[in-house]
Amino acid sequence: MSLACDAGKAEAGMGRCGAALRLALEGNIAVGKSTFLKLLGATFPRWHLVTEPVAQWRKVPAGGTAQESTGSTNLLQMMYQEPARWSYTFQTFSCMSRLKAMLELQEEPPGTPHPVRVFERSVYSDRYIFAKNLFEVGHLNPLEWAIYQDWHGFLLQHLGPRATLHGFLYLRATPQTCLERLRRRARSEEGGIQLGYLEQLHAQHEHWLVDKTTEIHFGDVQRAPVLVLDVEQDFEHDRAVQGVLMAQVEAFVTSL
Ligand code: UDP
Ligand code: D5M
Ligand code: MG
Repeated sequence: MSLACDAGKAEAGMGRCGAALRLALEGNIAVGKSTFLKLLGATFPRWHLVTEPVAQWRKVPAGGTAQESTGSTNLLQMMYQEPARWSYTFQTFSCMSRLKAMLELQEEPPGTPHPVRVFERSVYSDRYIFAKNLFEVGHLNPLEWAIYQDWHGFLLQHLGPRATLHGFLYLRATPQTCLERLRRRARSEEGGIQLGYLEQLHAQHEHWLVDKTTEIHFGDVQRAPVLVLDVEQDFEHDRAVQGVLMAQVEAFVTSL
C-alpha cells in the first residue's frame, strides 16, 4: 500500500485503496459491543456500523405457534427455553439474517471514499463461537452440526470476497463482568443465563481469536488481524478509557 494511500485514511474513513474495509466486532454476551458500536459512531461518523439483528430474532414473522395471535415468534426465547429443540433452527435464521445484512450493503461507485464497515458479530462467530459450543454441549446433535457446517462452508466459499472480513475487534472482559452487565441490561430472554455459559463462550473466543487453536475453514478469515481490546474496566461512563480504546482502533485500522 502506498504512503499516499495510507495518509489519513482512518480519519477520512478510508479502509484501503480500492475496497471497503470490513471488520467484525466480537465478544461475549453483554461485554459491551452495542455500546462500543455507538462510541465508534460518535468518533468516526463516516464509518458504516451494522448492529446485530437481535430484534429480528425476537420477532420472526411466523404463525402456527403458541404466539400465533401476535403474528410473530420469539425465536431467541425459544432457543434459550428449549435449546436442544431450537438451536439448529436458530443457527439457520441468525446466519441468514447476518448474511443479508452484509450482502444488502451496496458497494460504492468507483472513485468515492470507501467507508470502514463494522458489523456487530459475524457469520464466523455464529459458527466458531455459538454453533461449535452448542454442538460441544450437546444441543446440536452430530447430524445437525454436520449439515450446518456443510451449508455454512458452501455458502461462504461461494460468496468469496463478498462475505469475507479484513479484521476483528475483540472486546474482552471476564465472564463475571459480562454476567454483571447482562444482569444490568436485563433482556427478558437471557434471565436464565448462568456464569458457566459465559465461561464456555469466553473460552471459545479465546481459542478462536487469541490462541488460534480453533480450526477455521476460510483462509482469509484465519489470517485476518485481531485487535484485542480490554474492556474489563467500565468504558461506557469513562471518557479517558474511551479515548484510549478509540486510539487503539484508529491505529489498527490505519495498519490494515
Ligand atoms: N455496559 C456497562 N459498561 C460498559 C459497557 C456496557 O455498564 O463499559 C452495560 C450497557 O449499558 C448494557 C450492558 O452493559 O446495559 C450490556 O452492554 P451491550 O448491550 O453494549 O453489550 P453487548 O451484548 O452488545 O455486547
Ligand atoms: O447477543 C445477542 C443475543 O443473541 C445473546 O443472547 C446471544 C445470542 N446469540 C447471538 N448469536 C447467536 C448464535 N449464533 N447462536 C446462539 N445465540 C446467539 P449480544 O451479545 O447480547 O449482543
Ligand atoms: Mg449487542
